[in-house]
Amino acid sequence: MLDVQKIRKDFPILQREVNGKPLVYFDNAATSQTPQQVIDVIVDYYSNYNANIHRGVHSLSQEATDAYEQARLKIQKHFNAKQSHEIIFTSGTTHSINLVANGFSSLLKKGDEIIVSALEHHSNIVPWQMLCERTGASLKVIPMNENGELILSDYDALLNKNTKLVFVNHISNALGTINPIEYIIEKAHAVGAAVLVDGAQSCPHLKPDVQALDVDFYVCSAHKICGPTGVGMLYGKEEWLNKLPPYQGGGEMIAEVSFEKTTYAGLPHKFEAGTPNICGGIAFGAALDYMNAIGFDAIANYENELLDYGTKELLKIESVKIYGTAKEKTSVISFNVKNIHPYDIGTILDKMGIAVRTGHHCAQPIMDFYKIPGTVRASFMFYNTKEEIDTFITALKKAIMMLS
Ligand code: 7TS
Repeated sequence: MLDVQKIRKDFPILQREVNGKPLVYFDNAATSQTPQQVIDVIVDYYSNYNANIHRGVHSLSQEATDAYEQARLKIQKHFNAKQSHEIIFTSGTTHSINLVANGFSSLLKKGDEIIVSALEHHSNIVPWQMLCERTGASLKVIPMNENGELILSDYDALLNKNTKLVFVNHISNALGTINPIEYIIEKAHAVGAAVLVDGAQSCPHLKPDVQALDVDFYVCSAHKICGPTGVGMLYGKEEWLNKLPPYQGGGEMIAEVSFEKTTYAGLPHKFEAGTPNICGGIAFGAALDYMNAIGFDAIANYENELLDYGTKELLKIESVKIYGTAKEKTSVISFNVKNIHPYDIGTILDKMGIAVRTGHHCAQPIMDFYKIPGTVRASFMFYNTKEEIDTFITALKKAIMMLS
């Protein structure tokens, strides 16, 4: 059981008003809020031991290096990676995906095939299209059904000996569908393809075990998990990370440099050129500590209650249509109101202190599938409440009256 009222006190932003009304923050799939415990870690870093890492003999640099590497160990433990050097710090999910896509440029050739799903965020579509342009490989798509679930028999039919990579998100940001990644990974491995799972939307709600999944790459952003923006991670199996060439050249990623020849550092530094987001990495670790102290089972149970309650209450409004009704889904509700543009609903909700996202959610192919310009998306985290859902439903009814 979660003590939600106690948890809410950890989040200063949840105490503020917007447009004269208490903030109801339902845009968690875009970014989550930050608890005081993580804010304190950020303040402590800049107040007490701000220094560059991996290079100074002085005490501050060593303290910062220790804290940064400690954070890497926390991330390793959280995701159950076998080795800490399989965790690469990046600026976020988008950076992690581009790092892998860039690395595969030298491993693919014309005739090779890449599979993505119809449920992807643009950051899991565009880098692979760019990779196909560079290599001559072709992109295949696992289609979805009306409920927003992937059609697995079509996936099976797409797989063949030319399939080299499969990319799928663990949870869809636009619909909340939890994809059957265990099945997807097993089938891809059976034809010798590598799998990258985009965990941007799953990491706030569940705790992936990368070894149990046997996934080749897993990526996420700290800002979706109560951490800061501008930092994230790439998990890669050691054997894969060793096969990929470095993404960027610069300081810290080298073993020896001369004008004749440069040799690269080993993992993880080969992929971490330049001064990283040191404070962000440390705060990422603190965010995982915070969420683990609450517990992911308790988080998932409570968020499922919010999802069920929100869905039930929304469906009482006759003109509402929910998109994404998969059996397995997380606390994301995408919907439209008959004859009203999502943007208009979002604007009026904001006037009443309620933050939702409207638009295509960087998943235009999903909107094209449903033949709609976009949706209103309410996404819940463990610090939201049923009372907030009630406020949201009342405000939505008002908005519908005003716009009809
Ligand atoms: N993949 C998925 C599934 C996402 O939901 C997002 C961000 C990204 C990748 C990109 O993450 P970033 O941290 O690199 O930007 N999704 C959203 C969203 O749904 N609303 O705003 C950002």
